[in-house]
Amino acid sequence: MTLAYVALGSNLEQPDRQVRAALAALGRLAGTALLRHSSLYRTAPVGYADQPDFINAVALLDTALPPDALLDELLALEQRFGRERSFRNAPRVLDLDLLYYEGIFLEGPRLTLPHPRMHQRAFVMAPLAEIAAGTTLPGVGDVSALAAALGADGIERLDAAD
Ligand code: PH2
Ligand code: MG
Ligand code: MG
Repeated sequence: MTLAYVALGSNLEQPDRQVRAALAALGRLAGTALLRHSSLYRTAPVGYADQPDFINAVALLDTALPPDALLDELLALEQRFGRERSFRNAPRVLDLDLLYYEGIFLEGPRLTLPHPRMHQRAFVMAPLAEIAAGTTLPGVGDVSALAAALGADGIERLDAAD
């Protein structure tokens, strides 16, 4: 079994419900346990700005699936939740990004690990720092320090009841 971090994002069709349902679905993947997840965060859109706020979260999995099989499962879940791909950074019902897979460094057409932009994105690093404070991820860096350097502009942590 191997540790893997996955980022979740949604900004369509009751995004908070989509993200909660997706967290539960991650824990039901074959050979996979959901060890921890962050709170939900309401975040301002980055990149293409003319779209609704996102709900973002990060999950820590313990999985027997190799990285390419885990990616297949994540993409299949996006499909199952009704994801449509129209243009880059378009609004979406569910986005599941494989951020980090313990011990694996690769650069491929389909998958790069660690995720090459994760350390630049507060909507990823803030929730990641909540569940991985004090962790240094090889190839990424000190999670808490990276998150602190990005700040929390446009990032709001929601209560468990929200
Ligand atoms: N995802 C993107 C682009 N921009 N902005 C926020 N706040 N949250 C996201 O998940 C997000 C984004 C591409 O996947
Ligand atoms: Mg994404
Ligand atoms: Mg994605």
